[in-house]
Amino acid sequence: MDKNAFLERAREGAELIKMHVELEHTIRIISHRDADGITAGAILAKAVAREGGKFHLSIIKQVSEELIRELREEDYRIYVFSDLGSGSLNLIREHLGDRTVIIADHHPPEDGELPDGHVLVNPVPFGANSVRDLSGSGVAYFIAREINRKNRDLSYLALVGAVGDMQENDGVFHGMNLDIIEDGKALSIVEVRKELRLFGRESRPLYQMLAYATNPELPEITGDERKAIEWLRSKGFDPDVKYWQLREEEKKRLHDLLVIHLLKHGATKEDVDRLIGDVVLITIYPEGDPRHEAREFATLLNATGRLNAGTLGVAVCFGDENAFKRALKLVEDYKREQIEARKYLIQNWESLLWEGEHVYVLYAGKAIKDTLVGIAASMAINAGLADPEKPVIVLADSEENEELMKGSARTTERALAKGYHLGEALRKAAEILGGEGGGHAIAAGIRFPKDKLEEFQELIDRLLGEQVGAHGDKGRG
Ligand SMILES: [Mn+2]
Repeated sequence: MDKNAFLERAREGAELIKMHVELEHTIRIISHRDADGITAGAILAKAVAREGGKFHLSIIKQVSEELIRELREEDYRIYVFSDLGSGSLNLIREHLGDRTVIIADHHPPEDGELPDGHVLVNPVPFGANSVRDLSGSGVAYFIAREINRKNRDLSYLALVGAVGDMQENDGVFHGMNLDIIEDGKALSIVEVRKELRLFGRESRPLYQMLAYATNPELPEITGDERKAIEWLRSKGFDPDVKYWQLREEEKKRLHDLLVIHLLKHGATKEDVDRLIGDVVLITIYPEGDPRHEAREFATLLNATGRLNAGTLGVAVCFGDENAFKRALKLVEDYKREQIEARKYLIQNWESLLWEGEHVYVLYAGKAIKDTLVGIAASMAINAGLADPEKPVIVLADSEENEELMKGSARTTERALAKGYHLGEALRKAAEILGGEGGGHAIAAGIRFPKDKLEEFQELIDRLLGEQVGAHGDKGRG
C-alpha cells in the first residue's frame, strides 16, 4: 500500500482537529461500539484532551440516517467518525455538508464525492486490506500521532483494537499494524511474543483456556472441561495454573504437545499457524491483569460495548482503575444473569410456554431482562427445549417503557430451509399490532404493547405459517 499517501491524509485530519481545538471548538467524536471502535474513540479523545481541547464522545452501534440527523441538530463545527462512516459518505455529506468532518475508518468506502471540509482517512483506497493491514483504532492512532508525536504512547490501544478486529487472525500481524508495533516496542510499552493465541492468558486456568478454544478448536478438548483437565494432567501440567504463570520452557512444551495433538487429529496448517502466533503484551499493566494481554483487554471492551456501556470502555482505555473495576463487575453480572436466565427457562419452559403450529412463544415478564431475550431464545434451542425446526420467541417486559414488551426470535438453518424468515414475520406483526419489529431471517426482534400478547401469539403463528405455505385453511373451514 502507499503508506506515505495515507499518512499525508492522516496529517490533513490531524491539522483540522488541531485547528478546531485552537478555535476552542468541541471535537464531536462518534465511534463504533466494538473494541476497535472503543479504542479508536479513546485514542482520538485522549489526543484532543492532551492538546487542551474539549471533546464530546459517543459510542454507537451503527450509522443511520436518524443518527446523522440528530448529529446535525447538535450544532458542533467538527465531527470525527471512527471505525465507521465509510459506508455512509453520501449520507454524511447530505446532512453535515456544512461542517468539518473527518472519517477515520478502515472499512471499504462507498463511492461518492466528498465536499470541501470532509476528509476520509482510510487505508483501503491506498491499497490496504481492510481486515488485516489496519483497523479503525490504527487509523485513529496515525491521526493522533500526527497531532502530536507524544501520542505514540497510545500505540498499545491501537493494537488492542486491531486484535479486537482479529487483524492477526492467521497468527501474525500485517501492514501498518507492524508500524504501530514498532512504536510500542520503541517505548517499551508493548511486547509481541510467539505464544498460545487462545483466550485467557491472564485470567483463566489452563484447562478453561483449552476447553473454550474456538480459534482453532482443539479436537476432543474444546467444549469439555473434564477432558481438558485429563489431557493437561496426562502431560504433567497443573490444569489450574494460568498460562502467564508457566515458565518459558513449560510454555514451549505445551505448544509442542498441542501442535502434535492438532496434527494427530488432521488439523490444517492454517489451524496450527493460528494456534501459536503473535500475542501482544502491554507491559504497563502487570501479568495476570486482563489489560496485560491485548485479546483479553479487547474482550473486556467488547463486553462493555455490547452492554451499552461503551463509554465505560473508553474510561478503561484512559487507565481509570474505577472504570476497570466497574467493567469487570458488569461482565460478571452479565454472565450471572445469563446463567440465571438459562435456569429460569429450563424450569418454566413447560408451564409458561405457548405453542403454536409454527412457533414457541414464552413470555417471561420481568424474570428475564429485556436485554437477554435473544440469548434466552438461543438457549431454548441449544438446551434442547425446542424442536430446532420451529422458531422460538422469548418476550419480557421492556425496561424502558412499562407499556411495552420486548421480544427476540431465534431459529436454526434447518428451520430456514423450510422457508421461515423471522425478520419479515416480526416486521409484519409489529405493523399490525402497533410496534416495531424486524431483523434477519434467523434472528429478529420486536416491541409491541403489553396487552396484545394473546393477539401476538395467534398472529405470529399465522404469519410464520404463511411463509412455509400453510395458508390457515383450517380457520376458513
Ligand atoms: Mn474495526
